[in-house]
Amino acid sequence: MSVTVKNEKLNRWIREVADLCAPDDIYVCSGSKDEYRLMMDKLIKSGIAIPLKKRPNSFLFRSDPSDVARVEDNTYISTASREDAGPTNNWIAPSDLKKTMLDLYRGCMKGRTMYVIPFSMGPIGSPISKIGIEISDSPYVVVNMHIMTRVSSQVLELLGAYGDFIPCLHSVGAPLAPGQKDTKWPCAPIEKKYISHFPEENLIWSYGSGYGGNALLGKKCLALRIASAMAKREGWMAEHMLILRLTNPEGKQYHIAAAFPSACGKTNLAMMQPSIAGWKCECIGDDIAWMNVGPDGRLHAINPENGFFGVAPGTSYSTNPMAMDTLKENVIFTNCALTDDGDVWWEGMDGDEPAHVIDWKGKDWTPQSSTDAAHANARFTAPASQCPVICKDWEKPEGVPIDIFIFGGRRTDVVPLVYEAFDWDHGVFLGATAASETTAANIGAVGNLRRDPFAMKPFCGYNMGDYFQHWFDMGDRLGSRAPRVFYVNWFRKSQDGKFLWPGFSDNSRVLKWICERIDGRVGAQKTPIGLLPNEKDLDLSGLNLSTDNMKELMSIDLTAWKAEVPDIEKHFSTFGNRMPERLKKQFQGFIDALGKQV
Ligand code: GTP
Ligand code: SPV
Ligand code: MN
Repeated sequence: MSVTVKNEKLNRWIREVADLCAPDDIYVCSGSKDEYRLMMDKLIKSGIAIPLKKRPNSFLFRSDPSDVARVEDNTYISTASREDAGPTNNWIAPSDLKKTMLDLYRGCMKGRTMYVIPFSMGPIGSPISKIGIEISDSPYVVVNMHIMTRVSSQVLELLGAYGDFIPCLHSVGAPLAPGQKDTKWPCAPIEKKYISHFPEENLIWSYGSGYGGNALLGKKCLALRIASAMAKREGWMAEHMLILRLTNPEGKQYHIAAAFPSACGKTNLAMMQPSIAGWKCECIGDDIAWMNVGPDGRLHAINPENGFFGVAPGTSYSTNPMAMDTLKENVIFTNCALTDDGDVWWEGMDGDEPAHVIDWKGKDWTPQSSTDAAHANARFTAPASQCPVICKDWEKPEGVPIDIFIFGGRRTDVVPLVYEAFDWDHGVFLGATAASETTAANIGAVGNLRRDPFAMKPFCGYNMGDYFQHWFDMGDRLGSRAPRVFYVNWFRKSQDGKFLWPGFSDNSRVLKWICERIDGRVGAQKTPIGLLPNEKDLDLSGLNLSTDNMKELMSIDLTAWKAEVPDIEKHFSTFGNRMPERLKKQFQGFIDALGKQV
């Protein structure tokens, strides 16, 4: 049963969109369990959702092979002036982009139902939360939104007659002619895909893709691109960060927020179970942090999401047992392989490879096949509340006080396992110069090194030069209460191409050193790039790591670091007069420090 809408702006918008997109039906979602089940039943009947015998209430979907990840090249920040979108974003003038997209939207929902999805990012009713309404013609989007956000008729009640919300319009861009049979994963060709943001009017228009961040508009579009622009205007922060609570053997708590680019280890670190005795880790969020200065003058973080949209390949009981236990029931899997006994499988799962599966394209697969059984960006959608180590405070409206920021990325070489920034400004320099090898989370080449400042290159909804300045401003406001800043790299490889660091639960050893730095329990060596652990200060007890490996992991090759300078120069030069003087000063300090070490 469709819910009645009393909000004036929403009713007007629903009518406008219906007139434009011409759906066969309109359905306003309540977010109830029944609604989810009915929707899933329909998807099963049409062969789109495959129920998994081995996991209660869990389903496998296979996307079109052309629609498997975010599409950064088709993603736009549409501000009146191109300058305000900045050099890291694609830009089209709002009037031009709207004209193009209105032409695409015209009649685009013919033969389909238009779903109106009221959702809250953050706990419903919390002062930090934001209300969005997604209109979508994809039932797959509806069931995923049920898990990833708080979809509820309560959101409509909260809106009342005159409340405001962020409109998020989505269509897969595949109208049906009368009698035309639908495909299992309708979408538009790449040249017709548009993921558009109008931050000056808090508006999102997405067309042509049904996948992940392109289509679940509460996530990257609202909670990062639109929210980052709001945060800049209003004096808070919306970041691509996991949030975790670490407790040391004496019971002291540390809250850590860490920014790594897509598919570079946030979900894994957020749920990590320490390999060192007496330390405990609890998950608060795995992808996005909204942070504001609290009454105590510290930075407090909430996770605006309600679920995890996590990378499946590589997830196993040996790498991320807490994720595996989160995935036992009530999960949507996308682009994983299907085993003969009715379970999902992906590369890197525990145990032997199955002798036969149906791969993510629906074809027979055996270990002899030359392709992967699961797509590299295959994902699970799972309720955060199911994570065995979800922190009891994860939905606290006031959030948790952040002690530590960590930046990082995927670097085969150059960057050591861990180092600390000299101070806040230097920390901003580390964030602003972060670089990482590209992954399958975006359509495009994998393994290319690129600057991905603060892991926000694809997600900053305004000029990134202004974003850098916002970080300085927040630091000034926080003063001595600002989090300390660190940089990590779990992905350094040896000459023969093997990871030098075991990673996963052993990353707790690095977090331990970081916490001990905060407490002033351990010293550090000053190097041109930052403060490195003294030998023996990293707890490597019980770890079978050769001293040669450790040396290589921590080594700083000055020639290689000097080779970074021209690339940073080029990166920074793109920001022109939006580049903060303080960041230029940091860069000069870095060059000088390298120069002194000949
Ligand atoms: P998004 O959801 O795209 O934002 O990704 P994410 O940052 O949450 O990355 P995730 O934790 O899903 O990890 C991505 C891939 O990196 C997975 O295949 C992991 O197995 C792998 N990975 C994560 N942590 C480590 C680590 O410490 N060492 C190594 N070698 N691989 C890791
Ligand atoms: C990412 O790419 O950083 C993700 C997945 O978290 S998506 O929702 O597709 O953006
Ligand atoms: Mn992400």
